[in-house]
Amino acid sequence: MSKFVTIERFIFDNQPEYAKGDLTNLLYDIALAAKIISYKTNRAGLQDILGNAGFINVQGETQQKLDVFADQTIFRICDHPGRLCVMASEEQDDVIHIPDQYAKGRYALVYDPLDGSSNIDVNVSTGTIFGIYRYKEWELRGRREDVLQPPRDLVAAGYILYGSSTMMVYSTGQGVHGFTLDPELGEFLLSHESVRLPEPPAYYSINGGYFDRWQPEVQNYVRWLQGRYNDGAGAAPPLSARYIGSLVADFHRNLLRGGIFMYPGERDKPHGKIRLLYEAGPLAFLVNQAGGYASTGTESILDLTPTDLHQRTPVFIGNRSLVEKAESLLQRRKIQLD
Ligand code: P6P
Repeated sequence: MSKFVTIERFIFDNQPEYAKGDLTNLLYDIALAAKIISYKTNRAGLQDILGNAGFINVQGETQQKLDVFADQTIFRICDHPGRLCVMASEEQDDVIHIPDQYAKGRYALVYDPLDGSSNIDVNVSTGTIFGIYRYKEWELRGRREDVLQPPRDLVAAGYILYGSSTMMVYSTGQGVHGFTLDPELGEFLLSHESVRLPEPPAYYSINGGYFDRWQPEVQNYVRWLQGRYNDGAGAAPPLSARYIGSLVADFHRNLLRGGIFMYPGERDKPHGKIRLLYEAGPLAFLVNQAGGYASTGTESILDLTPTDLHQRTPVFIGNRSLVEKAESLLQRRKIQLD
């Protein structure tokens, strides 16, 4: 019988010595927030039904939007235990300070509370993405500088996928590990230990409806993935197209089966749509830990230092062989422009 390894036990058993305290407990906190968000998200379709049957609460509160609920859940669980000095949420304009009555800790949390929330209405998986940095300067901790750090300096990153099951996947720099929520036990149990991107990859993910918005080199790269363009340097492996329109779900599938997710820049959106701080950065840390690579198309996303909380970046993320091929084709444009 396989052993029951809860996320709490695995985190504690696998943390480096220096992180037995706050970082471990912070990951517990995020796991608890995930359970609460999972419960609410899995009942989203019932809200109207329940509402019509008189389930509206005594204050007559209208149903919060789920991404606001997710944002507030993470804040309320993480604002008081004294592990964080500051937070930054994709849902909030500026950084979120720790209330004065609580101690400020050593870590800074960045998160997208519910990415792809528009998919809830059509019952498509959604996700929470998070990254954890260490403070920059102890006496000054709690500033924007504590979150505006390159993803290479993350001490931990992960996501929760609210899908056919709820999974929490994270890394503290010792590999990537996945846990599946057992709703009866209310526990995340180890289900995917030491995840590595498989070779050969199986999928490529991009919104093909935007083909005419991309620069020619991106168009050629997608044609290469489809076996319709050969630059003489070898053909792509046989790949299927899969694009759910929910980043965490597309990323998770490609992590387990091998592949590449792309959201390139476009003529009127040169930086694309995906946010560096809350989405691309944490996923770049994770994919690197799983043997993969994340690029803007010309440079590693791990080395980008954010200057704005909500800045966006083009993203090519997945198997290193596929991402480096994209760079080789896009670099040709860079050379032409230089
Ligand atoms: P498009 C969801 O809104 C999201 O931020 C990601 O989860 C997803 O990958 C992307 O946008 C989809 O964007 O433009 O293809 O609909």
